[in-house]
Amino acid sequence: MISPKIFLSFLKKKGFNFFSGVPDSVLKNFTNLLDHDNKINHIVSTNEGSAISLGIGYHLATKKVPCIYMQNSGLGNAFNPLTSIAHKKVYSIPLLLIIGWRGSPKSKDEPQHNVMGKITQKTLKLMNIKSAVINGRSNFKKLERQISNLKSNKKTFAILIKPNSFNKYNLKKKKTKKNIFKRAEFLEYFLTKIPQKSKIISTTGYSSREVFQIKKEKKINKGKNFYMVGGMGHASMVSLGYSINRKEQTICIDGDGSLLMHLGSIRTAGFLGNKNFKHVLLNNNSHESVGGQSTNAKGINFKNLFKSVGYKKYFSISNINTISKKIIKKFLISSGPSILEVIIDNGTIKKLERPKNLIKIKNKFN
Ligand SMILES: Cc1ncc(C[n+]2csc(CCOP(=O)(O)OP(=O)(O)O)c2C)c(N)n1
Repeated sequence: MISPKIFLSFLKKKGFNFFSGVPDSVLKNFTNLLDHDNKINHIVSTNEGSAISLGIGYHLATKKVPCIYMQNSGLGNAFNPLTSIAHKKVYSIPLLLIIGWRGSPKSKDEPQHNVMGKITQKTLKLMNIKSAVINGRSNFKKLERQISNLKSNKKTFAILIKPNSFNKYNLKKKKTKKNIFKRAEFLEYFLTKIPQKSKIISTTGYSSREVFQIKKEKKINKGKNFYMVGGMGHASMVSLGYSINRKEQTICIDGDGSLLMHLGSIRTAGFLGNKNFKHVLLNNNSHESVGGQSTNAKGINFKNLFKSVGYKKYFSISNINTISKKIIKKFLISSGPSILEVIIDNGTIKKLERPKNLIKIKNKFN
């Protein structure tokens, strides 16, 4: 096991004081610690490519090496700046990557992690990036050598961390408010009100898992579902692609972390979405499902944002009282593209399941 505190102090001693990345459940005990250390600079980025690019900018400004963390599923987002800017044969900008390795060979993980898990090392190799698995303090010597190589050769190096490698480090829980409005409370009501023939496409994170569980437990059979168990940030475009080719009401259930990851998509949806395109944003200002890190969604005026990219209607609720129920009704009968921002608090269902039989889900969707 790795102590997050010892690992961070090791990296600090090696001169790393700039950290950026996208949260990941494997790394959460380490990355949550970053926010509590005022001697380092830590930026939670909206996607892994942006985190790499922030690191490149940091290096240009300081000549120092940034540390960029991500889940291996985010390597796709990182691929472009890694190969087109940072690569040894382009600008030769060194980065230290810390990668949470979901779906590593021989481990049991969810279907959406298994493909990337098996090709993670190969993908890094293709980019000419050396990597090593770190699972305890005994590996630090080896790491020390790699870090000095990385600095002298100006070549990116990746640390791979398998699930359950870090000891616990929890974010201090914020004081809970009295009238907490949770995702499940909204979904339980909303899913019973949608038109019978709706198609629901929900994002990765807790949204898909809660929709799946609530429909099963409450025996709700309205609408058909496509659960985006991976492809974070792409639910709105899958929904748009579906909706412009079909007549059914298409409802995208998004999260704030997911929406911000590929924010540009909302312009495409606002520009091209038909009246059957409905977008729900479950805004808890956090990456709740991977440790609760802030997304900084709180300061955004989503009404102005969505209106300016072409959405016809914006609605917002933060509870499920009589007025909110009327707003939900208006949203569902509105002529899209329209958006319902649901301001929720953190908190999920106990023993939350995961959609598993993905091919069956896809076949049933039509
Ligand atoms: C490309 C990519 N990067 C990172 C992750 C890890 N990840 C899974 S869910 C999630 C947070 C999603 O945040 P949000 O959409 O706000 O939903 P919530 O967690 O609050 O349910 C992250 C970062 C991922 N699955 N894919």
